[in-house]
Amino acid sequence: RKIKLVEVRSEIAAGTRGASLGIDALKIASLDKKSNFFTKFTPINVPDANSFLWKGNKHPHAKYIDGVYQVLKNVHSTIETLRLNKKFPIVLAGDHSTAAGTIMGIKSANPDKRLGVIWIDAHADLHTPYTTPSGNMHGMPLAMCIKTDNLECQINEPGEETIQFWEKIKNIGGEFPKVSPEDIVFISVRDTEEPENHIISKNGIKNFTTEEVREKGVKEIAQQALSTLKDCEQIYISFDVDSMDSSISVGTGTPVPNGLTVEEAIQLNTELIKDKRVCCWEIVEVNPTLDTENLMAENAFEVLEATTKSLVDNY
Ligand code: DIR
Ligand code: MN
Ligand code: MN
Ligand code: MN
Repeated sequence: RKIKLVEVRSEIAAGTRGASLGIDALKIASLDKKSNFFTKFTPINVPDANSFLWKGNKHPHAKYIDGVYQVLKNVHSTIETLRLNKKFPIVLAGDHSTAAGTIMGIKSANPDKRLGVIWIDAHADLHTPYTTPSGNMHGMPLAMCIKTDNLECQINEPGEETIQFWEKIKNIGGEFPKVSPEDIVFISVRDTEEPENHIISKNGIKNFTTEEVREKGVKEIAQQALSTLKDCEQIYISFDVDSMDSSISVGTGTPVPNGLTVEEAIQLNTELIKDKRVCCWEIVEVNPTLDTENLMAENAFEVLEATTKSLVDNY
């Protein structure tokens, strides 16, 4: 598989500032580890919209959605082109909202191929402007790709302009929805709100908990995750570094206890990526401004390097 590195210094969809520096923190980590990883790729840079932070936010239930819309359009067209050229995108991003753009790009390059998503995260990222407790759009990327606004669980009254942007975002890349809920697998999701739980239980979305990963072993869980998606023809893996335990590092916006160890995250991703249907891998939410010794980036870099190596070795 011909790998293409994609960099998106996204920032505005997170509630805490600093995720746009995550990519450069990964590069510093690679230097400290004396790895030549980044010399092997010429990355594509996707334009961000971080200047929106200075304009002020007009959308309390979908913060900076006008900027997020721009970033996702950029991510979508980059990923679509790469997939049309049969490249394997490895996406390094800041805040996790970018994952929606990635999914939209994969889907519009191959609209007839059923797409499965493996979402490794402490969070389900299934909120909509109608249900979000924070307004932070990094909690919404999966909801942008499936067919529900989850109005049964509505707690917010988003303004008309917000709703217009939300509809526009969901339709990036054409045909909506991009993914059906049964084709989503969660791993280590452990910090959700009630509206998200509603979508998960209503659609029977599988979540392999950290405890299950530990009990059954990483290899077994990887196999089960892949066989849950047995009818999918292509698979996208999204790795939010907060899937790893909060004790590993505070260097991410929303750390959560009870997560994966670095070793488990490495084994999991290297195992999953061996499946030939996997067509894209993404790593997000490293925030070095919250860290003291760049520890999260160092751990995340280990996952990135091992996963990429497994991809190269197993093709
Ligand atoms: C929470 C946190 N569910 C929210 N979400 C995060 O604000 O929507 N997603 N941190 O990555
Ligand atoms: Mn996330
Ligand atoms: Mn998360
Ligand atoms: Mn959440």
